[in-house]
Amino acid sequence: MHIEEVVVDPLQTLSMRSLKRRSLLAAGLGALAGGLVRAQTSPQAEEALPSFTGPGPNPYWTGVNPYVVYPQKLPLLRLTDRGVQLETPRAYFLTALTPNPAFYVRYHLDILPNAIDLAKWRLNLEGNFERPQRLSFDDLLKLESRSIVAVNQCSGNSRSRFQPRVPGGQWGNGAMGCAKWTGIPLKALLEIAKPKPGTVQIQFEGLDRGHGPEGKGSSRFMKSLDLNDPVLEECLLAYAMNDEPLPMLNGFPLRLVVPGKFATYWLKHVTWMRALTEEDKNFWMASAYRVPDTPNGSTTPEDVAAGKVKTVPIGHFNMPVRSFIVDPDGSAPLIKGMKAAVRGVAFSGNGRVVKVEVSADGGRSWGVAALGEYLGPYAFRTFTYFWTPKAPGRYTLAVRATDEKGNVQPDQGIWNPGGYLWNKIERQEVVVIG
Ligand SMILES: Nc1nc2c(c(=O)[nH]1)N[C@H]1C(S)=C(S)[C@@H](COP(=O)(O)O)O[C@H]1N2
Ligand SMILES: [Mo]
Repeated sequence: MHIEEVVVDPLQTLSMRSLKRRSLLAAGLGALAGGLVRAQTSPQAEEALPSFTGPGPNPYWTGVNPYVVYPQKLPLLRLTDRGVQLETPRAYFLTALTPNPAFYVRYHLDILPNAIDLAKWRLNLEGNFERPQRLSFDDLLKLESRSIVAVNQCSGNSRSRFQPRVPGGQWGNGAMGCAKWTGIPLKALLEIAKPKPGTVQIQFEGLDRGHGPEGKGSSRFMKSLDLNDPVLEECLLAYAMNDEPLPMLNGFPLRLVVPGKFATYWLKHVTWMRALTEEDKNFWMASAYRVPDTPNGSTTPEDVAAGKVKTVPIGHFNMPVRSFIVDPDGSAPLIKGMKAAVRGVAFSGNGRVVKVEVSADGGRSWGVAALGEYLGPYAFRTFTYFWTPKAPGRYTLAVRATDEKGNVQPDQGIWNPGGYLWNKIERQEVVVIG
């Protein structure tokens, strides 16, 4: 398989955007202004324009980027090509399971495996094990498998919302996806290889490489989990995603699934598992993916500058509860007196979503949405809320979810230098005509 990209006529994408805008103007503003169609203005003309991907009242849902096509993928929004970072377009989040070809992609390093010979490939369990292993793909298929539906979300999902802005991939909300993962429980592999006493962590490494010097983060991407972390009970080494082999760019032939935790731990192309007798000090554990050791991982630029901030690996957190309005997306007006379905997904790394509420007045009053099928505590939960606008105008929809631990989304953004853990209440402006 070759990793090459095809740019999907960005001009067409642009003209589609301006078309949408024009029809919104003609239908929406015309009606709002009592039939007076004011060309060449935008609905925001009377206000300061929101910054392009910034934290305005209605930021773009995804980042603003071209659509590109990679192998096994539908057109996705490309943030960067080396390493590859591709964001899933908004419309794919109307369902609880994200289709494999639409699933987002994120790599740190730029040399990716683009063909793996399964006859030669082995999963190596090495280091402080009683019985080190070299398992073939066939060996893995013979072991008892398990499935779990779980959300894979990049720690930096929605990073473009941070103010002040922070470096890193400027994701909108599309650095996430939910799939049914099938594979071997991590615990079953550990029972086969048996970590010796003194083992403190299990380290995972894949086949991707960088051009940096050996020993640096720019050469290898490795992540480790504590041997006594309860999440190990639920981890899988998955070889299937939505009942198909993993797409190459999502970790073929084997990836770690860490339910409830951010995707940085979900190692792709896993080929080495090491029993470590000392805490992993590699760049990706000791320097990167660390968050302030505060209850919600938030701090201030001043405290960072003053060197006051103690950090912990982001694995100390489970993914905070989130919910997203996927439709309506503001591209077309709603109609007075006509029932509109507000739809989207919610999830939490801390236990099942028990409530999703929708507001049509920017968060002053809330109504309870109907929840879709329950696919497990770590899965997307779809929701639908019917709203019949009574008068023309501009409205701000908002959505907030509550999980079974009682966690509710805050209406205030957090800040940390990595741009992690965003879960502020999402809003969507809509125009009602009629
Ligand atoms: N081998 C490998 N695994 C990896 C990474 C990587 O760079 N290399 N990135 C991690 C991060 S930070 C994310 S967000 C997820 C993205 O998973 P996806 O590309 O399947 O969507 O992969 C994780 N696993
Ligand atoms: Mo990530």
